[in-house]
Amino acid sequence: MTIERSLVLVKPDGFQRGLSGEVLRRIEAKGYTLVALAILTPTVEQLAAHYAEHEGKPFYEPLVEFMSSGPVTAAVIEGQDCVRGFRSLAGATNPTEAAPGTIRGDLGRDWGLKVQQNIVHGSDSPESAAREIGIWFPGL
Ligand code: RTP
Ligand code: MG
Repeated sequence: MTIERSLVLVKPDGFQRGLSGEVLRRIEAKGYTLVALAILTPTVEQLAAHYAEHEGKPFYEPLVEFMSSGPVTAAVIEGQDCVRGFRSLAGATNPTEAAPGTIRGDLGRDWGLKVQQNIVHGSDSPESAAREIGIWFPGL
């Protein structure tokens, strides 16, 4: 059994639509624990660190612009295999393709923009989670 932590963001589209509570409800209903919670508007510097792997890709600039456009809800969650588990709750990156029952499948759609406005972010590995938690919750 592996107890992990993951970094979750309710992105500006989800925050603006009032979906932070719904996302946190699903996380808690799954049995994961909330370890840290914050509301903040990301800085370009934080986003450059967070999305370093995507620098140079066509969606990078629109992604940073979108993510810095307003408040997000940032959370550290904890639980058995919660990195994979939360990505399973979130669903596929493109909300149109995300399965019903997932956050993106139930609540998102393709808005036809330059970047997928897909409600949530979840770390893609325990190593990414540790790196990302350091960006959003330094000292945790
Ligand atoms: P996330 O990092 O947000 O949990 O999502 P992910 O792993 O499913 O997606 P990733 O490939 O890491 O991409 C990061 C975010 O960039 C936006 N994106 N838009 N072609 C597009 O329109 C496109 N591709 C990626 C999404 O917001 C995605 O979540
Ligand atoms: Mg990712």
